[in-house]
Amino acid sequence: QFLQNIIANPEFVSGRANVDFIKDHPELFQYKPRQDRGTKVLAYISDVIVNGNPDVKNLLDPSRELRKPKIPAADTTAPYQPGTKDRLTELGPEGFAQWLRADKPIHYCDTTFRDAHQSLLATRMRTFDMLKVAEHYAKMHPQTFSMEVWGGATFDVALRFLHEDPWERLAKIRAAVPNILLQMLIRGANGVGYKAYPDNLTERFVQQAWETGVDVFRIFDSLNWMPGMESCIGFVRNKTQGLAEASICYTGDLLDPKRTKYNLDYYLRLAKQIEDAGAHILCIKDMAGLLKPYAATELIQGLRATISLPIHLHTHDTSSLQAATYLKAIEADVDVIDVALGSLSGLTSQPNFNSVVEMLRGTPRHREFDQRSLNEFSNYWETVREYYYPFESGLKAGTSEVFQHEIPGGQYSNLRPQAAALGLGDKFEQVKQTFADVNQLFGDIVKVTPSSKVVGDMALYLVTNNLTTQDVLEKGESLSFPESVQSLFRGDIGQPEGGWPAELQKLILKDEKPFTDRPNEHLAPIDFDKEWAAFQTKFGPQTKFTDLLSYLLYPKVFEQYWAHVQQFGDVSLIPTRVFFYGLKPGEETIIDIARGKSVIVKLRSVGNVNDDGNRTIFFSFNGQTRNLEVRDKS
Ligand code: 3PY
Ligand code: ZN
Repeated sequence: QFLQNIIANPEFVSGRANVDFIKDHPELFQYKPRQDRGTKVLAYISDVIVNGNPDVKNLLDPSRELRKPKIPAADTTAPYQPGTKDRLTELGPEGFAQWLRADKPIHYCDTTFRDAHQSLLATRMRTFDMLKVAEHYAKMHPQTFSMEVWGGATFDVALRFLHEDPWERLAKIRAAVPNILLQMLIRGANGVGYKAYPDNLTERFVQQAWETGVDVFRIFDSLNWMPGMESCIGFVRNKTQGLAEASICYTGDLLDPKRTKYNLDYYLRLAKQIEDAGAHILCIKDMAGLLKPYAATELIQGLRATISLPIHLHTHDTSSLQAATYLKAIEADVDVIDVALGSLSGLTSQPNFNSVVEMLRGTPRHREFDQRSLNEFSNYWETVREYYYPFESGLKAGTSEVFQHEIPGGQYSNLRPQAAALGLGDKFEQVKQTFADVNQLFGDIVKVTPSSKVVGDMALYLVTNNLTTQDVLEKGESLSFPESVQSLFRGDIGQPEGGWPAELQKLILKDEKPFTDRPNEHLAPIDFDKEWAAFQTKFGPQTKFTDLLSYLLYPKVFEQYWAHVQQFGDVSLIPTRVFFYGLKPGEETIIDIARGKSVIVKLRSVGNVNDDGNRTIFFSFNGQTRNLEVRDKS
């Protein structure tokens, strides 16, 4: 560490250090003695035992029985069968898209590792639980079109709450799944964040994501604004050999003659622009689950007559109707549909993979899957899901309310805890209604991250302050709106169809002038050489380029993540039950702390608080007694 401090010192790096350098810099000696991996793991577990994991500690239910999951059967010594990844390598993106369009049996994208848990469990699924079955899945079901495993909210949540490196997650899944396409969700010019980023940052991000393992980039803009997607489509085409899958985000109701803003013509126009921009696949991104069955028929038939790209349909089963939508879409010749393994499907997640396969059995568009094995994977996830019980949204059945409030599936499971944190737990009905009212106030916009978050922020602001949307129009001049609302109306994340309601925009922005061009044009490009040098000086030479990318996207979140790594090491290796709930006296766990190196940790006892406010935790570590002192923060 002493040497690392020297190497990271700017004076030393610049070559200006003289003989007094060490004497002049007493801070070089400031470092904690290096702790080995085992001690760091024990430090983490001790902290959870004494102080709880802050993410769940107020939501614990000690009566919960957490069972041990059963790993689905698979011959892991057998080689991988070739799959879509091999086909992409063989044909290249254009040839692959043609093959996909011509292939008749329906294709499935499995969202279990991304949208399913984003939508049901507040994005908290850990790499640990995915890796236990990733290779098994790839060997048992190589005919899967793709696995959505990355992007959306998972990047932020992995760093912020799970203290894991999202890049490591991707690399490890890639290693376990070399044969099936891996897919990510990217918010166009907003990357995996909530604001516009410099174009060259998004470009490097896309390139790095491809090099680390992403094959299919599902690109969308949260207002369906073409300029927000075009550059990203170009980055995928120019910097990768992957597939650019650009999206039309579906909102409103195509079949409602009173809602004319988002009609068939609107979607067809957008799809044509997407094709012209060079996308390889068109996605219909139905983020809230609003695409009703007969609307799907009209939309897909219309698209078929307008564009020649393969079509990939994404939906959320919030209303519980969406299997019917898939049936109609399949009849209208859709190419790929998004599904989640049984026990992580339904409600705000995707329709049930296992059941949709059965729906088509015996028909020309059936694709064969081993149903017994799919059910074993579902059983695995059913047991694992229990570990994440604090993050369940509480929604127990499908609800047609979604056709009124239009809250995206991925946002629903977050909005409730957000409301609860503001003391609005018992006003969730009002929050949902206000979400719908705010949408109308804003001019009926497309609502998906980040625009949906702004609608949510505004709804929470109004309910907290006992205001209605009418009050906003009447007293708006004297209100100070949430920062995200000001930013939206300033044009920071793009332009909505038909522009912003002018009167409201004036009330929100006061005298500030909005922009109407790409917000990214106003951002200076990143000087990567300079940023890399500064980053290494700040965080040390052991950092990787992917760490810099994480830092540039989420500076504060990365700093906290890094401090956690310094203190506790790589906590992604700790089993989920222990990660969230620690150990009880007498309980033991096995942790693979490095390749080929496992340790057995058993909690013996927890000492009383001493005069310094610390407790001693007594472990057995690989059979040896180890004691650790931990501050009791209660
Ligand atoms: C995200 O952007 O995270 C989404 O899942 C949008 O649907
Ligand atoms: Zn989704």
